[in-house]
Amino acid sequence: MEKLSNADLIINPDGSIYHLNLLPEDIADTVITVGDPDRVAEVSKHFDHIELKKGKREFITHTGSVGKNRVTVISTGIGTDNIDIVFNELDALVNIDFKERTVNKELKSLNIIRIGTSGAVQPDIPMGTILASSYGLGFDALMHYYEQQPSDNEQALLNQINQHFSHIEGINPYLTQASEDLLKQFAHDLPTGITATAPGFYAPQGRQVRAKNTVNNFIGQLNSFKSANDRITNLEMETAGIYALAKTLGHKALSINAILASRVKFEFSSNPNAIVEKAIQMTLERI
Ligand code: R1P
Repeated sequence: MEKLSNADLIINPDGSIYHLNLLPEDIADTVITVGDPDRVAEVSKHFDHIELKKGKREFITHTGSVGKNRVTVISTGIGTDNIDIVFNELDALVNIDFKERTVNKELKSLNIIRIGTSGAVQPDIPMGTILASSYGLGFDALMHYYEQQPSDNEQALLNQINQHFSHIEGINPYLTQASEDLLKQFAHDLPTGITATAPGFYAPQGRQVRAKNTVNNFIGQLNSFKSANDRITNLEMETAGIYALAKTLGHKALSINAILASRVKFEFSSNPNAIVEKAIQMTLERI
């Protein structure tokens, strides 16, 4: 079997993976990802036992147990460029033999749940809502670098979305569906919708501060898309990359969004921590 080179797969002298600074035995099969490194402790404070705390850069990891289940929580930082690193390195930890530098014969599939914050783009989704992403719709470029095999369902919906955005130059989104198993386990009673993932926080999410935007009324263009069964409900910066890379690498993924802002009512929550805490508790109870 072909060996992965030292340049393709960088392993630190202590045997840990390059950015995450983790050994294969450090992660559980259930992984919660959060954007904010400070949110890792907000999740692990609910663990019955914490066995490990490690970190490097923005990638903080705690592994422990919730009841009988071993769980890892890891921070990704902001954006799909970081998702590229975290997901490839999580996959390497479970699917590559670090000594031989070869891909394992039997591949492992992780259950990966993002608990993140997000803004609603539909007026009937109030702040405080906990929403699960039925699809991730990426306006970033990450997946243009990976081979993808969209399902018929994903391709049909993406065709309609492309049609809707065809008048905006330079937009070439990608679309991936959530894990149906994880939707059933964690989100059977939650509102769902297509989550749009932006490659930035300001103009790429339709915010106008000082620099002038090229796309006119991006929020209006998101919320006016409708298909027979789906609409775009919210906007953030990681979900599309998480869904697409998880699918490419054979892992299950679900994104749970704590809605902190309404982008159509121009509101931001006065108590965002309480909404995030609700999302954390709800997710952990369902593991
Ligand atoms: C922007 O403020 C960040 O908040 C959202 C966005 O996706 C982006 O990462 O999620 P997190 O709170 O999970 O980081």
